[in-house]
Amino acid sequence: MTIQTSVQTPITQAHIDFYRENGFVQVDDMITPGELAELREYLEEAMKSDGDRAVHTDKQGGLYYRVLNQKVNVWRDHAGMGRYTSHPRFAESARLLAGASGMRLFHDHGLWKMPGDSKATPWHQDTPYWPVNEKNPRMMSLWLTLDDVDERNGCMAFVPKSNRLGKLKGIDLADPQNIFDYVEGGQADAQKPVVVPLKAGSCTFHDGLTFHYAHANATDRPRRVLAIIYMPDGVTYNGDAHVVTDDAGLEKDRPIAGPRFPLLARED
Ligand SMILES: O=C(O)CCC(=O)C(=O)O
Repeated sequence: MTIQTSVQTPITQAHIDFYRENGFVQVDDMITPGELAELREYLEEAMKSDGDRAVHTDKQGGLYYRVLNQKVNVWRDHAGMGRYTSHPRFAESARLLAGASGMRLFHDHGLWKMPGDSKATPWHQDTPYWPVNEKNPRMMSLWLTLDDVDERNGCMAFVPKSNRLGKLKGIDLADPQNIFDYVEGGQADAQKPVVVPLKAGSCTFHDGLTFHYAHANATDRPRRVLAIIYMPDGVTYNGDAHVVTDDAGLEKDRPIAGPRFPLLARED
């Protein structure tokens, strides 16, 4: 049975228990077939658009581009993407899983793995890249796939409970270090990674501290994903440079808030 709040979500108590135990969870059919068709159209447009607010992190031919063709904050250039990125169903799902009283948007990104010369996304945590003071901010990502994914075209894998190892070092995704070298006593090796194939329109949520990986895309078509990063209301800015917080008028050591970081879900 799904959890009853004023916003309808597919989240059950089993999802919440699994997420809190393991640091990630799979949620099937997050969007309807009609929404999937619309979202594919919008994200295709947003990835190709010349809008000047979203940030394309690398050009075709670049080392990073082989790992990810990534565009950050597509919601700021495309009204349709704005509607999906701020969707109450997604944000309320994230809030329920995290057990937060309110959930803000940190950013969205189109994450495409291009065919041809594709590289895996190496094992990493997300939290070390984010300019926040909290060591365990309980920030999280929704990773919503617009294509069926498995090991041939870039599905994700997670190390269960690895979020309990705390914040380690940021990995260079284009020239990666081995994150397992940073784990004292090799605890993470004891837990086998779980590979998560998904149907288009389904998603995973993962905690920013959970080790995750995505396979290379060995097919001849892009793997298209919309990822949305949420933060519990009250997470504070540490003043470090970051493409999403630079020029956003934030004050060091104060909660991240304001129009670029809208509150998308709150407890009834
Ligand atoms: O899509 C990928 O290849 C990796 C995604 C990822 O690392 C993330 O969403 O945090």
